[in-house]
Amino acid sequence: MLSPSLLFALAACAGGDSPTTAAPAAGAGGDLASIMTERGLTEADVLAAAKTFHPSGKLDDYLIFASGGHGGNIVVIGVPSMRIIKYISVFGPEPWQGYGYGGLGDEVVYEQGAQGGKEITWGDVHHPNLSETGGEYDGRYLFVNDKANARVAVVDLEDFMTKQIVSNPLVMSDHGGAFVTPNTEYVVETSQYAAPLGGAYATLDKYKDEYRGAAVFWKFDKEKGRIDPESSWAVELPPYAQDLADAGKLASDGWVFINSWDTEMSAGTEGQGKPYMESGASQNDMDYLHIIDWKKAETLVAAGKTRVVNGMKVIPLDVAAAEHVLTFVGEPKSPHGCDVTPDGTAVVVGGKLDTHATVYDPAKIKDLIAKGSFSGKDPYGVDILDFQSAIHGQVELGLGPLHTVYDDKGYAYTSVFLDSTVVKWNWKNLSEAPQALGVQYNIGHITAAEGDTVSPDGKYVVAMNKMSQDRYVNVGPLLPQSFQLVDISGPEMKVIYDLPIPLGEPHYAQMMKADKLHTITAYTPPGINPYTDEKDAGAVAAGEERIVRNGKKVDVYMSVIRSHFAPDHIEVNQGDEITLHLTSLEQALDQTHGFAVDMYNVNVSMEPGRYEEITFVADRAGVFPFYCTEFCSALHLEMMGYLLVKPTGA
Ligand code: CUK
Ligand code: CUA
Repeated sequence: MLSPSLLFALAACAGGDSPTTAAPAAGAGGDLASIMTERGLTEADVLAAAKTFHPSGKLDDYLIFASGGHGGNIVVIGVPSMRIIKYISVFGPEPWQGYGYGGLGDEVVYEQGAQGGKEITWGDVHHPNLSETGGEYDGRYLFVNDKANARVAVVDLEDFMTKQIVSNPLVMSDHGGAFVTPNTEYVVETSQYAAPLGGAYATLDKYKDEYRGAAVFWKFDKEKGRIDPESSWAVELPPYAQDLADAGKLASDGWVFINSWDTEMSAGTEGQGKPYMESGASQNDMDYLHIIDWKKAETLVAAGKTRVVNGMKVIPLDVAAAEHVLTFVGEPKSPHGCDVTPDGTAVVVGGKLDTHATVYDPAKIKDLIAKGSFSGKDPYGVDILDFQSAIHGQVELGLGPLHTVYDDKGYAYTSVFLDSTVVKWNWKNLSEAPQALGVQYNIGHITAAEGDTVSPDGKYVVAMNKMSQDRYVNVGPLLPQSFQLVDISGPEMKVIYDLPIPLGEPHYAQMMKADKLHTITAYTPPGINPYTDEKDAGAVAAGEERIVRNGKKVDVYMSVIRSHFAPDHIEVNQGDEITLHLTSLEQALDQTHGFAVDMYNVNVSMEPGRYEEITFVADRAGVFPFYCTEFCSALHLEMMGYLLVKPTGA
């Protein structure tokens, strides 16, 4: 094996800039120098490869949990190898995970996920957030929002499965979410496009009077691992197109900060020849950073100072304003990102139409509110703080600064969309010159190792790029999005890996130390229902398998183990309702089976020890093989059985 020093010596002697250097043809084997020559690799390329390459069997240090955008799912990626390890299906059916094809997950994806009585089978995932304890990722849960349908999902990181979807009863679309308070007391979801609360109707000329936003504080029960909608509440907001948001921590714990970009209250042309929203919402020099005192809001909820809208307790806008649960401070034109620093002493806001990042000082904000020192009121009676008195300062970063993450050395890393750069800057000492790194291209979000915790790790950031025009082989007009891993450990930032993301537009991601996970390898004892975490009453042990007929209802209690289903023969009459109760008796790592019934759109995944339940009406007569869909053993093809549906009248 080559020692690292020898490898780099070889790399150096290959001469990065002279691919024409005479060298023997590398062929299939070849030494490093000749391979570098043949492939035109520089020493920097070889170094990047050495920093990211994982020999077979070597595990990654970090995991990225990335939004899968309109794929409605989560992409789990190892760092630094940038290998995709898993997709977690959240808002849409997914065949391999058997999610939404007849099994227990149907209740989550179709029933819990319904909005206003409508079944919705996709989502636009924007911001995954990991659960926190004391401001640190605790490796237990993951929350994501669906911008398109105003929903929040809970993923359990013991088995990487979506366990709950809550549907926002107030707003039609969200954006500032799902982000958590430092002990995951709440999962916060804030609105984007204003609409009458609770799904009511009002024409656009009533925009100012009847359209509203809301910040929903979903109460999370850490023991149960579920959001408790009954204990959740909201704060009514003006129709200002709230954008990204973040929770305070340490010095600013108890506060939530939310951007907005339509204080003009433009609703587009309204069919009245008014300007399109892109122009209508870009008139004011300042929009409003919303400051919510959620601990005070809790006391108002407890005191009953709420009204109920579509089943949810809402602190009315006038009450929120009068009690300073809601306060505003100006923010430069059409801001986008809103990111609290690790120590909670600053909030960085990026301006899409401004070249600066603005650094707010929560201590000054708190002081101004406590002193009752305001510079004005908005049309809804919300007090506004003086901009200059509330900030630590501003830094010029380039065209279109969006989102900001942090390292362990006091630096901030901001994505700058129009310039296509990652800009590193000192958020305390604003006079230190920023440093820019070009990325390919048009970076949206950026994520950092342990970046949203009270103690980021440094080492890596990932640029989440919207465009990838010349980075990959052209695969037609719909190009993949592109992640670039950036090494931030040295004095200069360097791109060391490109990863195409071909299944949706990722927005945000979080990166967590992999050793924080406590994943299971099997459901133990066999027969655990993953949605209750308990052994299901329908589970069977070996020898207990049976078919129970009760009139037109047939219950099949079936076991699943290498390499057969028991029973493997089910005979019913056309029109019977069948419930299959499946128990995997496996406990060994990676011994997953599948179960599919041909022609009946039934398909579930049977991980070791898992219980599944499928109910369907046998309305089509005929002979339907059922079989295992995972190549589980040498006799996998033999792992099958027959469902015989006897025609009516036969
Ligand atoms: S985001 Cu949702 S529009 Cu910048 Cu968090 Cu991409
Ligand atoms: Cu079990 Cu294939």
